Amino acid sequence: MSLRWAACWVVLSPLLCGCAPAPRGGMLYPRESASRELKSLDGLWSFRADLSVGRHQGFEQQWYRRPLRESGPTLDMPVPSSFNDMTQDEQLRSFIGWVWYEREAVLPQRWTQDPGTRVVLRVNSAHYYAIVWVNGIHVAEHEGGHLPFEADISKLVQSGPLSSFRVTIAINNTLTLHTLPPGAITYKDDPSRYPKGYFVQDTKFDFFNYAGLHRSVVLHTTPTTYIDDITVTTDVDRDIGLVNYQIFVQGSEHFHLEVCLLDEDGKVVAKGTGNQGQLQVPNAQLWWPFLMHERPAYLYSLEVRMNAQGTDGPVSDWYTLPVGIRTVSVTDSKFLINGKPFFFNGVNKHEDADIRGKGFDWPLVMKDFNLLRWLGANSFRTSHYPYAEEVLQLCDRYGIVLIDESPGVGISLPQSFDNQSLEHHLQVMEEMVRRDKNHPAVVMWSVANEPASALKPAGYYFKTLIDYTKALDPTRPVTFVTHTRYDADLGAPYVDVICVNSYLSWYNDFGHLEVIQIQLETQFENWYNTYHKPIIQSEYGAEAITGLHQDPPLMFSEEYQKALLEQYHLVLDQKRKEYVIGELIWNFADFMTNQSPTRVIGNKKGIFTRQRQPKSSAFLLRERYWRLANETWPHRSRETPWHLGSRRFTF
Ligand code: GCB
Repeated sequence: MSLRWAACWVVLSPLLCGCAPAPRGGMLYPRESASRELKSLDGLWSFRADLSVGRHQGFEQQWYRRPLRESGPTLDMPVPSSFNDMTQDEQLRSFIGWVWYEREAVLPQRWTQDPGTRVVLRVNSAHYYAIVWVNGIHVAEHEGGHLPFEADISKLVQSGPLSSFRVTIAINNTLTLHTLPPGAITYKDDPSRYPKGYFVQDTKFDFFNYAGLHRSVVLHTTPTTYIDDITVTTDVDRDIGLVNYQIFVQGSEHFHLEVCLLDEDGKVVAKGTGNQGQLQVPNAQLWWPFLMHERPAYLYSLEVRMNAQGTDGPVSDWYTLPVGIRTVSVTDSKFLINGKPFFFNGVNKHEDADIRGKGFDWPLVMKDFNLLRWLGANSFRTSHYPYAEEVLQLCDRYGIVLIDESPGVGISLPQSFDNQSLEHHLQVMEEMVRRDKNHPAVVMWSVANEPASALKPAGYYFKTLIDYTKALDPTRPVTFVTHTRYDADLGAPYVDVICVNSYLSWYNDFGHLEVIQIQLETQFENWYNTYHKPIIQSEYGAEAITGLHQDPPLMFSEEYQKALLEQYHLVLDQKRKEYVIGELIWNFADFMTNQSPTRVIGNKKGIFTRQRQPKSSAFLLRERYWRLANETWPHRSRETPWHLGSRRFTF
């Protein structure tokens, strides 16, 4: 670390030392059941950005020790939401450093007086580094902006007992060469050009580094002896569905477990006991992707019941998990779901919208899923970080296939391949697999997007990362998305599927649509002849400013975007017959980026605007995806509705 780097580290982020503990225990999505209660802490929180020069006043004055309003002025800040676009204040929009959130939580009496109740505070996403206090007492710390973390606060709220408490969360959005994604603070110290202490945060990724409490904060309960984790994997033997389960219980060594698999009509189809086993489902209804089958996205439910002898008498815990029975495998030229070739006719997305930034928002999520359906898209990649769990649940429910991507985007400097970075990346994969392993919609892990995979350390880095991910989950293929040349990529030998991004006639030979076919053909042949692995065109696209028209097509017009996609499609149509297994347009919708001379209020490569209105190319894609589905899977019913059978699961 250079001196300058060391200085910025000290000034901005004294607590960001990679010291957050490795994941322990399970991270089951909090669901209500006969033994579990849930209380949302969403709504308005008090908020303050620490504007002091070193951004450290909050710690010096211990803002967590008393109500935030007592240490200075506060704003009302909605949760979930990014804070950046909430006011007219440019300083807050581009703020880097610590921000402070606080609110009161009222507790039901039973939660505080029943020693058999375990009270857990869960933060679903705090970008990037978070420290949590309850009534001024430190209860949790977490690095990484896209995955949940929890604190067991039972002792705290039950001693007293407290009928309410103050929860304070300090969040720092500073990125370093060892965070995921990486970033760097650059001090500009020429006094003739910049004010004293001036710095900017540089990142090598193309989306705005929104920050704040992006997803819900909840309180939930379990009994003190409880179902901590469930892992389900599935297989198929002729028409018998096999559901392998493993269950972890915390709080006691002496417990009894019963599992029960129910179909969508609530009928019990298999039963088992013990903490691991296999359930067999004769004539199983498989989980199929949207448009691939007349009955897509079939979900069973696995009801787990635990009985134990607790210190204060018998304890029971219930947890219900949606289960889709399906298999995934990869050959040298195909991606098979349930043994049948699957084509990713899909998109790349971002969690991004006006005002709320990366804040979770049900209307936005539903609109996006309805647009996916309108398009006839059967898949997307969670570019470039793990999305909200509710999004994954909807993918399970509607049959939208997912490539689940880690926040490993913009890994470009040698320091970001060192052991410290690798260790953190392994930890993130562990947290991500732990959270997302049971979703049938997730068919592949992507450990990174466009790393500098030609750099020397990349070979060891990706071998280690991919081996580790496979050890965590032996049932799914693993990839990373590359933009390195086929003959220079040191990570590609370790992936199961080659995912390649290219922007022909956009970043190279711009304006020359006539070169796309020859260059794309060369790209595919080079990759396939080198690796003999199936290939996904994981990004391609062009900017189009909605309403801008030019014929003949010129860059940035809707016509150019459409014409560029058409040129790609000509080659994709050929290569799909051989080894190309998917095409994911960049991007589903326009999204916010840092300001730059090449971005016109964000990235405009969306086929929908940021407000989700279609550009001309959305109609092109729609015609294409429905046609491809009809040609490839003609036996399904043409008007497959969103599958609503799994109403048993509430959100
Ligand atoms: C890429 C990146 C994506 C960018 C896109 C672009 O290769 O993976 O994050 O937004 O190109 O539009 O430049």
